[in-house]
Amino acid sequence: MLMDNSMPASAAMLDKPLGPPAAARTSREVVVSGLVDRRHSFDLAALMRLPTQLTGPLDVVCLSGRPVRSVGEYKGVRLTALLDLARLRLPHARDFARAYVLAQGADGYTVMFSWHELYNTPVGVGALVVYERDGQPLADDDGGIGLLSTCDLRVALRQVRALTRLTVHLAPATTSAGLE
Ligand SMILES: Nc1nc2c(c(=O)[nH]1)N[C@H]1C(S)=C(S)[C@@H](COP(=O)(O)O)O[C@H]1N2
Ligand SMILES: [Mo]
Repeated sequence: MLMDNSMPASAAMLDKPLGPPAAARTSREVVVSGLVDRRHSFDLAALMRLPTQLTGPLDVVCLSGRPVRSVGEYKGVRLTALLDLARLRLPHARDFARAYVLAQGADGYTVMFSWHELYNTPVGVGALVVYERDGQPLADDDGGIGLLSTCDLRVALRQVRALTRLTVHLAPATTSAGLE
């Protein structure tokens, strides 16, 4: 496989649970905040009202190559559908180029998506907030609500179990005069 010989040392660490066991945590709603017009909260019912996306068969594999699980399909909604409803509020139109979203689980596990990745690459089409796996609601000990990035080469890493927060940020622009 592509990355087997070039695996960063940190990849092995990702196979060990960090902090409190994630399985003990669950999410019942996802709050979208940061650079948005209005802080928005999506519970299961609100997610179910958005257009449904199905993943199709998926092998969830960690960066080390460790298989986590093979799934027939997940059901959920596009991450961008939530962002569109909350409406990004950026100082200038060109600031989209340095905007990014942090997605956080109940245990603090955090992953990042750039605005460009979400709105200008296939990754955005495959970035889903999920609530059902193989026809069953995600159980409490499976996180309740989760996040998946189905276009990633190794899907397990940006799978956030018990997704609770999406926050929109702006990376600083560096100029010759320093940070803007
Ligand atoms: N909330 C949360 N999600 C997480 C992690 C975590 O520690 N906390 N670990 C990631 C890693 S490195 C892997 S391999 C998978 C493991 O999937 P599982 O917890 O569903 O078995 O979850 C990912 N998502
Ligand atoms: Mo992992």
